[in-house]
Amino acid sequence: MTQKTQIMDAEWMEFHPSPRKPEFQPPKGAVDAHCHVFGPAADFPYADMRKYTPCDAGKKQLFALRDHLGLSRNVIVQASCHGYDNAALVDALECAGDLARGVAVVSPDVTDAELGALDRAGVRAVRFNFVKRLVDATPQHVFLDIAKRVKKLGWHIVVYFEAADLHDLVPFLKQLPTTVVVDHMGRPDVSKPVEHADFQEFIMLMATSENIWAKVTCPERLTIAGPPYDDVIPFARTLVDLFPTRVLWGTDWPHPNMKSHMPDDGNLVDVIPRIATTVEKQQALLVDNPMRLYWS
Ligand code: 0GY
Repeated sequence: MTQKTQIMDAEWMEFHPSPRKPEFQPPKGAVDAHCHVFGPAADFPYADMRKYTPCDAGKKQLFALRDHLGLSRNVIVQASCHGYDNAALVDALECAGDLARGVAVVSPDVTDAELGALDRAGVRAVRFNFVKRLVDATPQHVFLDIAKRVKKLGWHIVVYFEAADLHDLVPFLKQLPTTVVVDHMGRPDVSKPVEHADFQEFIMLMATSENIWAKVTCPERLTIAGPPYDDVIPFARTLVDLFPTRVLWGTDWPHPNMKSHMPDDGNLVDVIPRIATTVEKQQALLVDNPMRLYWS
């Protein structure tokens, strides 16, 4: 093990070992539309290009959490620590059958045969990661090229960026030819109010681009105040209220790179009725929207 790996291991917290049962009961067929599988490294080694080394968090633990929380399906997102090697993701998808779909990360020279195999395994999107602490930069023209290729498969694009990069990325995001899902609401700085120009720019982007969706995820990652995440609720609730048919929810299990606290996933489920405040909004957020995007 390299020195870098040991340092990164020491910085990473284990996911919660025994989350409580949530009080909120998700509607039948609810989807966790943002979660990961990590390794186990003995079967699926982490990529040399990774910027952090996670704790192993495999498919069996993910599916047990799904059942424990009262959820029915998963959308598993390839994380940067597995680089372009989607083997752990594909293995989890094959094990889950129709109960999971995937978001892959692919290299610029991915072949059509490889894309076809991912499609058959249940992948329905690629992720473009702009977060500088997680990945080395990929030129935008490379991403646009990949976008054109995956559009032919009927896939969409998931983008991950930090709030400070939104303004510069808007022209790129508007060029993408598919549905575009923005991870974690574009990671707003929740020390500024919803009305601040920064979050309003994100709202304006969604208002003017009907193909852009948002994941109202990661209160644990965005919060400054900590649980029960009162400071993040208004951001998520605003998006659910304004764009009820273009929002997704997920746990983000196993919560990579969390340094301040490790959330109890039961608490994350109990955030749902505070951001989707009617039965109709909950049904759209948890069932209808993800099913339309990933299962139709
Ligand atoms: C997340 C969290 C992060 C990491 C990744 O691809 C990744 O490694 O997504 C993060 O550190 O913000 O689930 O989006």
